[in-house]
Amino acid sequence: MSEIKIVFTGSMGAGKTTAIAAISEIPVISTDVRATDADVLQRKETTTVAMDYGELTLEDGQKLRLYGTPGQQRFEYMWKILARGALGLVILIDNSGSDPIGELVRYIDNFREFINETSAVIGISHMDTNPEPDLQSYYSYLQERGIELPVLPVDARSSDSVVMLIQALLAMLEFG
Ligand SMILES: Nc1nc2c(ncn2[C@@H]2O[C@H](COP(=O)(O)OP(=O)(O)OP(=O)(O)O)[C@@H](O)[C@H]2O)c(=O)[nH]1
Ligand SMILES: [Mg+2]
Repeated sequence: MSEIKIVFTGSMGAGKTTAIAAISEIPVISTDVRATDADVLQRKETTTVAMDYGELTLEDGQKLRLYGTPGQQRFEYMWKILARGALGLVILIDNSGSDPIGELVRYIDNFREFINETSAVIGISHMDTNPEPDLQSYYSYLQERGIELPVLPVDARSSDSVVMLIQALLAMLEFG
């Protein structure tokens, strides 16, 4: 297995585009446009309308193809298109949103089939500015529903942090 497709999905502004840019060794192909919706503009200036694409080669020579989905609900049709053929899913949740656990539920439900067939990790971003809900709240929620997925804090701006998330995902692919 020398090429692995990984998809970053998750809530708007969680840091999908930022995370891929942080670790990609090629200039990222991005489809961000200036945001027009008030709800996006409140948080940041641009939003992804189709996809992000980056690449990362690991020390052992494995090449990762990194795809990012749009976060906005109206571009949801892209999610399944991008997930096709992917081996793993990174779900990024913005902890500063109004209902981050609700967001996680939405993504797990949406990708349920995909998660059952492949693998997924959950990264919680913006924990530096919004420590609540804490990781335990996420664990408890998942445990109650019998969902066994790793949950890690992530700062999408930090390549080390994003790589750690990817390593957790790859470990699951190897041993899952
Ligand atoms: N403080 C803080 N800021 C973060 C963190 N992670 C990401 N950011 C910032 O949050 C913003 C995320 O923006 P994007 O990367 O465009 O988010 P996205 O998930 O691609 O959003 P959409 O494409 O609109 O769905 C950027 O301004 C990042 O610098 C974090 O852990 N802490
Ligand atoms: Mg984006």
